[in-house]
Amino acid sequence: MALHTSRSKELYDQACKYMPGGVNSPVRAFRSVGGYPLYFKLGKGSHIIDEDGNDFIDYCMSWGPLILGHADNDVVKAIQRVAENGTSFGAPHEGEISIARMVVESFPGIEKVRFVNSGTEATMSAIRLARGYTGKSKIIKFDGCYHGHADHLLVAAGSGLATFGMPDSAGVTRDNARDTIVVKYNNIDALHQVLSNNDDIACCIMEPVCCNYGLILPKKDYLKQVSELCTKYNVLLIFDEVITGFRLARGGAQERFGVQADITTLGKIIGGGLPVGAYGASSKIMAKVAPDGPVYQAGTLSGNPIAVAAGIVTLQKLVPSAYQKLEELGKYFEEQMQPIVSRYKYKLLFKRLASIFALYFTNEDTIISVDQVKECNMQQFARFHRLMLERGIYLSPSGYEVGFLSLSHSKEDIDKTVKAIDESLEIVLR
Ligand code: KE4
Repeated sequence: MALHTSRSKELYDQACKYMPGGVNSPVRAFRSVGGYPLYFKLGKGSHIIDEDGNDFIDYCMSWGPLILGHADNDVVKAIQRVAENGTSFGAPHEGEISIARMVVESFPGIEKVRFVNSGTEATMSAIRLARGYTGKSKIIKFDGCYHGHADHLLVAAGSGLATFGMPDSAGVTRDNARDTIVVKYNNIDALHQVLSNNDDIACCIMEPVCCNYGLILPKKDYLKQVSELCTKYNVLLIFDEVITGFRLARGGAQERFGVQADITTLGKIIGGGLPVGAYGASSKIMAKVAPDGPVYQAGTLSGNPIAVAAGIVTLQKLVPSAYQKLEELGKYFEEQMQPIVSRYKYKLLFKRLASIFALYFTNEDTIISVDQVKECNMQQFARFHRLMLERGIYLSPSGYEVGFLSLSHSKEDIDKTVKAIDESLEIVLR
């Protein structure tokens, strides 16, 4: 059942002449699953078709933005309609007010919001805002949580429960990293120890649900405890909801877990597949952002009409029944996976939260820490990924990434996917 991908190979060889690794973002290069990336020419609903004509059910979904599915008719029409009147004015336009209002109405902790062009810009700006608002310098991040590629966030976790950041990329200097402390996720004592021993901490930034190291859910009350400690030690809590915002619920993880952040970062879904990020907080905190306040942040195409139009249509379609449908589909997926998970207990774990899922090749019976994910067998994942491609299923090309359901996925898609998983595991784990 080999896959014919000669056209992708030709394109990849050409791409490597002009772009590092032939890609514009490293994880797309298939380095952790082997082989070369597939080149896609068409996406519609839950399907994507590559340049060799192979048709896949897609669960990468552009890494999260496409909660409606590929090329949603209404999103495409909105982009076309707006583009005919101009793609960017570099000046205010009415659409910005509409989408800003939608964000403010969805997140009680957000009274004002600033739009930027990526999740990285959102988290970078949120940290600068936290430092500007508190006058303090250090930041806490959590191992396994990814917040984009700003220098002070490309910082490695040490082996201890809490370590002062070591650069996690060439080009990030020790000075860039020295104000970043990395704390074990899901370990409240580790956070307490750092907060009680440092009085120069501006903020904690975290993914409320860790979605960049598999799918790691917060332990019961963990988020509440983090929030209480931040309040006690006068440290701002930043929830990076670039993935979870408008996905876990209309109000993201904050709505789902009932814990409110001081600053929230958003991205992906709010752009409907176009480049958008955002950060928001109370009016008091946001009053520090230029031009109202001294914290500078800017962007040529921030809030541009096209991305805003795609975001508005996407958020308009995310009504309560949409989340019900996503939950039903996710539950169905989990139910269909049950016999497989039981058969491969202590060899495979399947984790789902709302429309996000992850598969781990592990002998654990639950995953609550990054260290456990580090022990997962990524060679087996790579083999599994290839076998799934051969069966018409496109999973995110990395064992550390999660999968996404969309409103376009059907029960038939799930049935085909579970069959492919069953067949593939038969080979990988027999
Ligand atoms: P971008 O700068 O890639 O728009 O967003 C950075 C970011 C911030 N916060 C979270 C929680 C994120 O997950 C991300 C980006 N996510 C990755 C994959 N999980 C994007 C894929 C890629 O890097 O190509």
